[in-house]
Amino acid sequence: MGVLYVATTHSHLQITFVPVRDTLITLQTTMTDLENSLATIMEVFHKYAEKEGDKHKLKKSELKDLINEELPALTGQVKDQATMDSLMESLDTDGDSELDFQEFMTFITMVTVCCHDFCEHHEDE
Ligand SMILES: [Ca+2]
Ligand SMILES: [Ca+2]
Repeated sequence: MGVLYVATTHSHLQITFVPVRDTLITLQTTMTDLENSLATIMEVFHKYAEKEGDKHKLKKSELKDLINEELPALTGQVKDQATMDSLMESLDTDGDSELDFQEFMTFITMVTVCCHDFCEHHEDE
């Protein structure tokens, strides 16, 4: 089993035969920056979520570690317990005191939008 690739470069017609296993490797290495970024977000979430308790959810201490270790330049170190409490409270929409991936993505969206607005504001000056 394999896949035939047909590509036209300038006036040459190029046909390459690639076995399926290599095709999968090619797909992984040709992911776009955006695709890689999304994969990284998922990896980071699971890396911290599986540390304690429910492996698919972030408890407050896991979220704190994630913020302090993975977002130090953007959010600064969160040492204040009250800040963590109110952050967790505002993100935890189903009230189980943990963040599932969807709730975590709300946080990532907030941070990304803040950074984007900040950068845009600075570009205008
Ligand atoms: Ca967990
Ligand atoms: Ca929750």
